[in-house]
Amino acid sequence: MSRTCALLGVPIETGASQRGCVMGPASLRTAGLAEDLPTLGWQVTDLGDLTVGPQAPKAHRNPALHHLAETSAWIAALHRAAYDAGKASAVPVFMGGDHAMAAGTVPAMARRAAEAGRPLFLLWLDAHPDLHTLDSTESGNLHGTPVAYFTGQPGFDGFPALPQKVALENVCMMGIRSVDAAEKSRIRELGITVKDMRAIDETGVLAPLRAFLEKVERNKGMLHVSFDVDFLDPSIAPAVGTTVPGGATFREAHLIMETLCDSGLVSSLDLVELNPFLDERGKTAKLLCDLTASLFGRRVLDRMTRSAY
Ligand code: B3U
Ligand code: MN
Ligand code: MN
Repeated sequence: MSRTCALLGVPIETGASQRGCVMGPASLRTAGLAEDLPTLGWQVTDLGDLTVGPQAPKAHRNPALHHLAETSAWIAALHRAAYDAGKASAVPVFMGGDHAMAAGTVPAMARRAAEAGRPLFLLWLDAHPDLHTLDSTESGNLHGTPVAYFTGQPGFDGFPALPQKVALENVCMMGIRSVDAAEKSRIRELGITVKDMRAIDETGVLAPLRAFLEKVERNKGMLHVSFDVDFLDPSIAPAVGTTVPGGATFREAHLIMETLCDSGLVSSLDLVELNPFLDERGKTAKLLCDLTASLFGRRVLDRMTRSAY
């Protein structure tokens, strides 16, 4: 069980602003995710793709909401499927799919941690805090809501009941650089740890990451990493619907993954918002596979033998 990894495809795109994330899992497979990890000593099982059938529309007082019924059905399905993937392997990897899927994967991992008598910690790597409620979102795109949902904020009637919440003090966000007004006041009210791009420019990525990992270690926590493609700079990762300039560099991103690997604390991973329709010759999908390989133990000296870049 110790070096086992289960891949679960989650082709949800109903939470995103534009279509294409449905192809995310296929693109990650084509880029070689399942082949890379065994070379690093991991036993990989591909669980295939989760499916959700058509849903009858659900009404809501916020008329801006898009695809509430379908997205809610994906979340409910993930509460079971992600939990099962966490039973089947030491480190499940959830291949998205848009970020609304974190409303399914994160509570499932929190439940898994609670059953092991451990708290779940969350590293949120994203340009956005995704802290809207169903009432505060103006775009109506539900990928902007998962963090408010799984930290137990009110305003989520219309989403499935939350199986297990994540404590606010266990959340660390890095890379944030696009925040709506309602999210800004929520960050302040709730006191969430947000290492925005200014903080990263001032200290580099390592100091805040190490401080967070020490906290996870001290509390004997499990650690879920939720990786949104738009955490990265659009120049290296164009395949995302919501590009925001000034993202993490290739070197910062690999350093984060290598440091996470060294910690030995990561117990699950989301790879989200990959939109292959917007990619350039598979560049973003390949980068995500390489970053995942760094998280699973590939070292710089191994990487130098490859000529992909
Ligand atoms: N906060 C904006 C933009 C956004 C959030 N997450 C993504 N984009 N990917 C919204 O629509 O809620
Ligand atoms: Mn996101
Ligand atoms: Mn984002």
